[in-house]
Amino acid sequence: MNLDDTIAAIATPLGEGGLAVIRISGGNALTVAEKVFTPIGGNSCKPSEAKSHTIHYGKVLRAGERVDEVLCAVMLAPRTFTRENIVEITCHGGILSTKTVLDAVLEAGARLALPGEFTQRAFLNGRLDLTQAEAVADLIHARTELALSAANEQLAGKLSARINQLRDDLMHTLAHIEAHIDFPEEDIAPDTRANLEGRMERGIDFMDELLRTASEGQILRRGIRAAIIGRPNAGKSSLLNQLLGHERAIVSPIAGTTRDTIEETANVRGIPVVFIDTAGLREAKDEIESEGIRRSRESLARAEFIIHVLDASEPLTKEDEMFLAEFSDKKRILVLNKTDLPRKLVMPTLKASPVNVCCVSGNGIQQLKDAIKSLVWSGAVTNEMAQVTINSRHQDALRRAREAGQLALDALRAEASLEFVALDLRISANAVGEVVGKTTTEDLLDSIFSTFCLGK
Ligand SMILES: Nc1nc2c(ncn2[C@@H]2O[C@H](COP(=O)(O)OP(=O)(O)O)[C@@H](O)[C@H]2O)c(=O)[nH]1
Ligand SMILES: [Mg+2]
Repeated sequence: MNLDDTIAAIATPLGEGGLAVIRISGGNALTVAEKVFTPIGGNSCKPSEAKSHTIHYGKVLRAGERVDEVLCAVMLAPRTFTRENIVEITCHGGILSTKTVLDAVLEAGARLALPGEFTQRAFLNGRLDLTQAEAVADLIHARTELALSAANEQLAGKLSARINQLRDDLMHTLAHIEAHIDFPEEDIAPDTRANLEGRMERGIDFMDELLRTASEGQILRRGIRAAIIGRPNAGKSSLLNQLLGHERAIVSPIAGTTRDTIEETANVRGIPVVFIDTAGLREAKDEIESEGIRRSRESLARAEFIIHVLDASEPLTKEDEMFLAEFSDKKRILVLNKTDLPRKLVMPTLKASPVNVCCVSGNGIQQLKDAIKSLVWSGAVTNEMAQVTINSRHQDALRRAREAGQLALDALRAEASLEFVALDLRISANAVGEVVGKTTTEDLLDSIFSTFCLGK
């Protein structure tokens, strides 16, 4: 990774907007900005003469021609996001005008930044550790307030602090054990041995505690997929609309109205749930319907749980029974809809009790949301740990750390050679260090940062 050049990118979403920001970072950020920016008025000055963290009004010129009227923010290293000099030019947010300002900046000597390169520089320059850099992406992609607050906690360093503490403890134990390897004539005293074992046990317990947050962490970051199934006219589309809080799917008494699968994310008690309204799974009458059914089957296979909607105002049909049997092994919630009408449905006895709703009035929808939360959100994660939920990369590193940590502990208990204990303990500590980026490879960094958006 080259840190010597100066990079630039549009930091705001592409498309028409009121304003757009072009961000420039690097040793030559001021020189580059100076070539394109001309201050206007007595309160503005050239970037090279500006005080740090000040904003200047002026115009951007390209080949002597005025491109846009802008504000130019100058921030000097090291008190910046990348710890390099940063200039941010705020221009009008037209697609062409923004692109033209960026082109002017690139012609003035900056290089177009790669996705995530600003954050990568922040990491490489020690402004953020790896979990914090990842939190920047989580923050941008957060779809519920719970996901946002978890991302903010991680950005503030809450996970880093726990990981660093864990790694320090392992390193401390390692140093202790290595001291004994260097002086083999001194046996480890029994109470010291017990103390070392206790420390390693606590380390492993804490790894387990972190590992238990992985599924919650994944749900917060990626959402969880739920397919809404049931026979035609049961009220699947009505239920989707109720859960989303707006009319997304077409509701109609004509069976087979929903022909395509619809996917929408709703916020269920802070959990981003992607609901899929399936287009019926029954025999198709025509080609469009059969394509709809094929797509339904496909999204059904990818769903992590299902919501089976039954019409409580009709007796149970063969089709209902088929669905009940087909998905008996899948995580599911049964919903009895149309409870405003006289009840005709007799339910077979099943393990889980169904949730009664009425999709016309919205009755029961809050209870359904509670049922969804308790189905997907295990009670195993304490409120405190919910603030440090790990992602799949952390999970992978911690699993390896745990495995090696256990080997080290077993070896110590078996009074095996301390060199073996030290070897595994070092592997464990290094794997923990990977989480915060203390031990990394260029490939790992590329794979993390390439998933970022441009300009971040
Ligand atoms: N009375 C009553 N009618 C409902 C209820 N939910 C849905 N419906 C009606 O049932 C019909 C089918 O609903 P829809 O959501 O399109 O069913 P889908 O085919 O499963 O997607 C529509 O006419 C809805 O207005 C409800 O709770 N009570
Ligand atoms: Mg429908």
